[in-house]
Formats: sequence, C-alpha cells, structure tokens
Amino acid sequence: MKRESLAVSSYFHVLLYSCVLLIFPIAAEAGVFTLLGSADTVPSSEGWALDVAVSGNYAYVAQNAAGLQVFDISDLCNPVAVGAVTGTQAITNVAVDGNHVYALWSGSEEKGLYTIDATDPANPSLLATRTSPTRCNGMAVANGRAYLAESEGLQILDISDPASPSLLGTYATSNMAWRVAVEGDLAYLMVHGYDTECGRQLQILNVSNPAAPVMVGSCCLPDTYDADYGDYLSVYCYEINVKAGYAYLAWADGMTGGYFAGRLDTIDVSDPAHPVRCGIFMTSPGVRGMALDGDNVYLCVKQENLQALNGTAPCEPSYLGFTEAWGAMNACARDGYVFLANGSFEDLMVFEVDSDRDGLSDHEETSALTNPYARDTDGDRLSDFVEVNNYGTDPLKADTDDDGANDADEVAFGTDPCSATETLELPLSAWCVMAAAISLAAIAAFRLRRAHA
Ligand SMILES: [Ca+2]
Ligand SMILES: [Ca+2]
Ligand SMILES: [Ca+2]
Ligand SMILES: [Ca+2]
Repeated sequence: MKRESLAVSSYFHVLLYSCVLLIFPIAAEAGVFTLLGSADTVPSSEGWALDVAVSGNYAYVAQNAAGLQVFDISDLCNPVAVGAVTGTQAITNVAVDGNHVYALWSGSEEKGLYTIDATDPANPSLLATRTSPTRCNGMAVANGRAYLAESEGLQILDISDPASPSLLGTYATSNMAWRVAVEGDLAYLMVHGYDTECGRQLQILNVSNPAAPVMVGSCCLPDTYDADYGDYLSVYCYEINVKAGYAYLAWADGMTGGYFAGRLDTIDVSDPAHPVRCGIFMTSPGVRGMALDGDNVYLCVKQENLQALNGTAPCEPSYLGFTEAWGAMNACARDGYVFLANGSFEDLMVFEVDSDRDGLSDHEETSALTNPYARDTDGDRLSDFVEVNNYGTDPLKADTDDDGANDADEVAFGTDPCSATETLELPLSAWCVMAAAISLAAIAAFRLRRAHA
C-alpha cells in the first residue's frame, strides 16, 4: 500500500475538495412521495373512499355508500380489487384485526358497527350488525375489544367472537365522544362539546377493567369560540393516534370540512394524569386523516394533498413535503409506504416515501441502516443513494476501504473506493495545478521582499 502518495499538503486538499464538490453536486431532488400504484373500482358518484386499513397483503377501504372494498396489495405497484361487501349502510371507518374487519356504518337515523369475516378476501362476509344506542362517531380496535366513541360516551365491546360482539362496559361523558385511540390499558377519548371554556377535551381513561373505565387525566384544547357562529371556529378532531408517549390530533374546521383552519396537535401523554399540549403544526384547512409510521406523521388534507412531517421531535414536527391528492380522506402507513383512501379520484393510492429526497426510499434506508432524514449519512459527500446503487461503498463509512482516502475523493480520481490496494494517485493535471500555485506563491513572495528592500 502506498500511503505516502496521499501525503499532500493541506492547501492542496482544499483544492481537491473544491474540485470534488464541483464534480459531485447534491443529487437532483426526488419527491418525498412516489405513486407506486392505484386502483379505482367504484366511481366517486357511487361511493367515496373515506378510510383504509391494511393487514398482511390486503387493504380494506371504507367506500361510503358502496360498502367495503378489499384490495390485494401483494404487488404494491398494482393493487387489485378482489372482493367487496355491498348492499350495506354507508361505511365510513374501518379497522382490521387479523382476518376480521370492523366497520362503522351510518344510516339516515342510526349508526353502528359491522363485523366482517375476511378470511376469504374474495368473499368477505358480514358476521354481525350492531346498532349503536347513541350514534357512534369513532372506533378503535385492540386486544380483542372494540372501543366506540359514541354521542354519550365510550362503549367497550368484547369482539373475541366477532360473530357476536358483547358489551363489556361503558363510560359516560357529558359531551359527545367523537374519536378514540387505544394503547395498552389506556383509551384516549376526544370529547366535543359547546362549553366555551373547554369545548374540546382529551380524556385519558384507564380501561384495564373494561366494566368500569376510570378517567386518569384530561386536558382542554383551547380554541376560538365564536359566539355568533355558535361553535368553535377551528375545529373537529378527525383523527387521533397515540405513539410512544405522545397523542397526535388532526383537526379540520366544521363537520364537512375544511375552510378556515387545519392543524396537527401533539399532546405529551407520558404522564397520563397530566397530559400537556406541547406542539401545534398549522397547515392547510381540512386535515381529515392522519397516519404514523416510523418517525413520520402523514396528514390527509381533504381538498389539497397528502403531507409528510418529520416527527422525530414530536413536539416540533417539521414539514418534509407533499403530493397532490385532491380528496385525501384518510391513510395508513407501514414500512415506508402510505396507503391513501382518496375520496374523489382513486379508491386506493399506494405511495413510496423518501423523506430526505436522496433517491433512496425510506424502506431502502431501513435496509441500508442509513439515516432517512440525511442525504449523506456518513458525510463523505457521496449521497446514500449513489453509495448503495452506484459505487457499492459503505454509506455508513466515509473511507470504505480504510486506506486513508475518502470515498468521494477516490471516486473523483478514479481509484477503487472499495479496495485498499488501489490508492489515490494524483493525476498529472493535479500536479501541474499544484506546481503553478507554488510558482505563483513564490513569485508573490519574491516581489513582496523586493518591495520591502
Ligand atoms: Ca431517502
Ligand atoms: Ca438518507
Ligand atoms: Ca455518503
Ligand atoms: Ca478509501
């Protein structure tokens, strides 16, 4: 190994790095979202896609008046409708647990829950229809139970036998329970009322004994109450998700929609007895859906787009990018892919995410162990994408072959960055440039000395 060939002077290194920076500018920006595939089976005139849940190789889309659609997503680039439940009431929300699907239905007077057996995805069958005593607005499914946010409180059902859900317990609220999320023994209930002091409240309930849920903490989410309008101008919480000590609330204004305000709230719930709002991210009006995956938060803005936020700092989410999606209603996400129920155009859209837009998808960054929020994880001036796809260098190590020469320098000067036996030799042109620089410096020094003489 000829390490002495690398012993170049420091100012030459500066020159060298400048050249390399010119040769390897930052890669052209890719988008955060790439549409892999989509399916549009039901015309929007017959039923808008409102919600989606994914399990294994199947996606289940709540298709409003057109019932429930089942898509085979084993090929993410080509989702295929394989089955449906039709002839039902309008289906508005959907959750899945293994082979069973739970769907909220909404009729002209009543609302309720369907349980559906999807063991045969081509022929999903309705197992049970439950009519809610007080209209249910939101649902969470966890650990063999369904949690229903109903107009007069929370209802907890045993769904271990999906063919005959049975009531385990209730928790009465003075205002309308609107959305619910569950993690472990805690249920997070969004309650909407018309109290001018606390019209929007998050209540945290201990549901370890489902027969007798107990409130352990709550917080008010202060918003502007408009006396003339007779409601909170801001908002309805359309989605609540809980992860790693934080609750995320997605807001749109008004029952239908999206005209004045849209935002994401982060609530620190690490101490359930004292939940505290720690973050507010303002965005376009009408955030109707939300999904969490990795450290990312995805927002569905009904009349605009699908947005990605970096939630590494949950209380200070930062904007990553968006894709046009007029009609984005709700989404779910896993492993760097987002599944979007798009009401107006496509029933189901599948996106691949590249959070740092370095060309390597989040899914690929997970495999490569690189940072999905940094284009050049090891700081050697070669992007994660080119290291993995073009040069076969280690994207986590600036000098892959440990020969003292940085990967980018080796690539720039044509040596093999993966082989220490082939080290960086300076080309003739580089020696000429260095000789010229030394000559100029010597002439300048000579003139300076003569001027002082
Ligand atoms: Ca990336
Ligand atoms: Ca990266
Ligand atoms: Ca790199
Ligand atoms: Ca090297």
